[in-house]
Amino acid sequence: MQDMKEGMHRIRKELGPEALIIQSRKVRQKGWRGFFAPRQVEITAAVGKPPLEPVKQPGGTAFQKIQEEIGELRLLLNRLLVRGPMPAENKDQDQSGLESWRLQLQQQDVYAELIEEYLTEIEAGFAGEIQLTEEIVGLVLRQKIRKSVRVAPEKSAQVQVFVGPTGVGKTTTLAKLAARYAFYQGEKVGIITIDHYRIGAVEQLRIYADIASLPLEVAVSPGELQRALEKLNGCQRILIDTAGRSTLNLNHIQELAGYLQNLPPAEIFMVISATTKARDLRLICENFRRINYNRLIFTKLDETSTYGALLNGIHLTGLPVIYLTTGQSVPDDLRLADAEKISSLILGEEDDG
Ligand SMILES: Nc1nc2c(ncn2[C@@H]2O[C@H](COP(=O)(O)OP(=O)(O)OP(=O)(O)O)[C@@H](O)[C@H]2O)c(=O)[nH]1
Ligand SMILES: [Mg+2]
Repeated sequence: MQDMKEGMHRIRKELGPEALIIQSRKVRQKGWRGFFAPRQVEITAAVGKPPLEPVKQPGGTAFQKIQEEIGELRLLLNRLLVRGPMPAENKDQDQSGLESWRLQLQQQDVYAELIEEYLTEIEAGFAGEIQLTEEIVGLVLRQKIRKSVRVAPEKSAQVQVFVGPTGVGKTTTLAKLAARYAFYQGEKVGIITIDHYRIGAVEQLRIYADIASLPLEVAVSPGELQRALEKLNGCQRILIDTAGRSTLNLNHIQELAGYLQNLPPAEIFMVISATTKARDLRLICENFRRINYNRLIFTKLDETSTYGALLNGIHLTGLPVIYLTTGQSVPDDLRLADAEKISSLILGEEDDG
């Protein structure tokens, strides 16, 4: 083509109004004649299509997740490319993105050391390359939180034990799971309680067991617990309820550890209320350590708008989270934990529920 104007006209005609100019340059015509002819314009163009909408697949959550992740990374990359490198005069200046997320994490009661870890990593990772706007820090932070939340497949053992401080929802969560396993997943489920301390504890569980027609054994010593386990050995799932123990009463926690020391390999759920104060959470995680819990359940998400306890608990223990509970209703108010949901809660983003 002789000039750019003519080129643009032909491109729009042949490729349509959405054509993108990728490159243009002046070139000589091929052959010896080219040396004497005026230079021509060479334009490389492409038709840019908008990114595809993620395909919503019924039940295809893994697929959806991968699509979302790709979409997000693409978005992030586009923003970085569009903005280009940060102008020299702006380097060391714009901290507003980091600061507003620092505030959000503080308001969520995330531990200061964890906030520092995330934000320092983000700052260092981009080392003055791009402007750390609120949007970009938010995207990277989300990825980081998602990565630090470990989840694990449910039901990795026949025996599941519910331990934790008083009143956090151990018995209620056990009842929700007994119904989930027995009714929705068709398993043969048995229940044992070793909580004979609190008045009404056995009755509370017996009501749930009777409604669901599940066998319930009460054990008042470690020996009885062994016998109850043998009795229910034909069940695919055996759920053991324990008495809530004060975090500060190490003797009680030790006594509970005595009950559980001869268990077969079990999922030991540490049940933590999302309403737990950040400082107390350290004590809880530490003092219950002798129980050798290996999974986390967070309850009462419906009772707070501050979700730092989730991230803090994961940070303190390094353990996977299995379930989240969101109300008193048995069996409905329970869901499998997922990193996406937890990061949305912490970052104060909309979530589909
Ligand atoms: N709002 C809300 N309340 C819950 C949730 N889970 C349990 N509860 C309520 O918390 C209270 C205590 O629940 P329990 O299941 O008895 O707690 P626990 O840990 O077994 O208590 P102890 O055995 O006495 O240590 C009850 O009123 C439950 O209905 C939840 O996810 N959200
Ligand atoms: Mg209980």
